[in-house]
Amino acid sequence: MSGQRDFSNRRNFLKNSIAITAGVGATLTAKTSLAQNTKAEFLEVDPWTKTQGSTFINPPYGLPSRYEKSVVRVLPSPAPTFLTGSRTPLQNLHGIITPNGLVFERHHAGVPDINPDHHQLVIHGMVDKPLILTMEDIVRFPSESRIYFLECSGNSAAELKKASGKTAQEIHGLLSCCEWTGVRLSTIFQESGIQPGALWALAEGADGAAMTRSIPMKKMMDDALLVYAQNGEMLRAEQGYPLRLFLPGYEGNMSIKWLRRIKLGAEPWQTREETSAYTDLRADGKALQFTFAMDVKSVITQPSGMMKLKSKGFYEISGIAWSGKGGIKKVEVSTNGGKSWDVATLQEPVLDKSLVRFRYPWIWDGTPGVLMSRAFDSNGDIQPSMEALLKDKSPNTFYHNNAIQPWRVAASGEITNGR
Ligand SMILES: Nc1nc2c(c(=O)[nH]1)N[C@H]1C(S)=C(S)[C@@H](COP(=O)(O)O)O[C@H]1N2
Ligand SMILES: [Mo]
Repeated sequence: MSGQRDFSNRRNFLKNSIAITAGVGATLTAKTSLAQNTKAEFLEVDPWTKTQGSTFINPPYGLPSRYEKSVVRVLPSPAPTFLTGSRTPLQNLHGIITPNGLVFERHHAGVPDINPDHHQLVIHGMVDKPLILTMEDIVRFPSESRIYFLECSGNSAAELKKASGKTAQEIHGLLSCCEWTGVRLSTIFQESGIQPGALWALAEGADGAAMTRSIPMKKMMDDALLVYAQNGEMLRAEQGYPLRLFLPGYEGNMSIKWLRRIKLGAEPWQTREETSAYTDLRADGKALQFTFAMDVKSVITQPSGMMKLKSKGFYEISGIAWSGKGGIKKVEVSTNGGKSWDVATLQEPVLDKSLVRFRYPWIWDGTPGVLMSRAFDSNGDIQPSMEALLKDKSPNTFYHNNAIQPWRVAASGEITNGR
């Protein structure tokens, strides 16, 4: 596969690829592409230009264009024996923000219907002054908005054994990135006080699963947020309405939704979600507990599985990178299955513990190849190959798959999971 990178002549973009305006994987339905813009009918007035359009606030809460109906959350296919959650259509998204209606959902006992007027948060245990806070109390505290990714520690887990999914959504879609708004836990603890020796906090959800996890107080005092809004509006019910804990960079299950209780104590509580689940099985038979931060990872989303390159020529390879241990320093792209790597451009803003968009210009010469990306973070970590990742793990390992995703490009232009 050619790695030709001479883009000095901008006309190359169109000259080499007639179908460029249709985009990867789209069908060319327009009368003509820009590159063929020589015929007079291109300037014919379309019917929608000759009539009045639909009126304002129709509907009052806006929806995507009706031509975007296929861009939805899906359950993994084939349907799993246990429910893992709906997945974000990563291959259809642009930039770094996940729109609220497409944020993946993971819940262990369904989505509760909580009236915010009846919701309370209890802060107790090793505090000077226990608190019962209503939603009205919580929104009165000083607040902040931050862009962070959220990834389920079981994301991409099925791939650890074999190629499981076909699309970026099916394989890696337990991942989202929103602007989250709320109150720092450190602000709340100023109100309650913290007793000496309180090194851990227990967070509990109000759903049927009463999801419960122990969290180091160091994290709670560092950047943990009590979140009530996402992407500018109040939380969606499935994201924890009216209140969730948010632990930037940590595995998704610790960001307890429908948060009802925080208890401070001296030691972790050894709950079900940190003993029987969410531990990492190693090759030596032992299980690692409390592996909180998500590892450095990236995936190419355009082009990706189930898309088709229509013809030879220019394509912008684009994808997302993230690390729960800090910032993305660099992303490299390979178009030849890892034989050689080249540095991709990181799109601003490049924020810590957020998705980062990377882009890489590529001219496909029509031969088969394998597209890969690998990310480097501020912690000094490099995204591993699947082989390297599995080296120290038990064959039954399940969580924290951050291995490189290969996408196989066939001579026909068809792109498939190269695991
Ligand atoms: N109360 C409660 N909190 C929860 C869960 C749950 O089932 N109940 N699921 C957890 C898991 S496993 C993940 S990955 C994230 C998913 O958050 P999201 O549904 O907003 O994407 O929420 C976490 N918080
Ligand atoms: Mo999760």
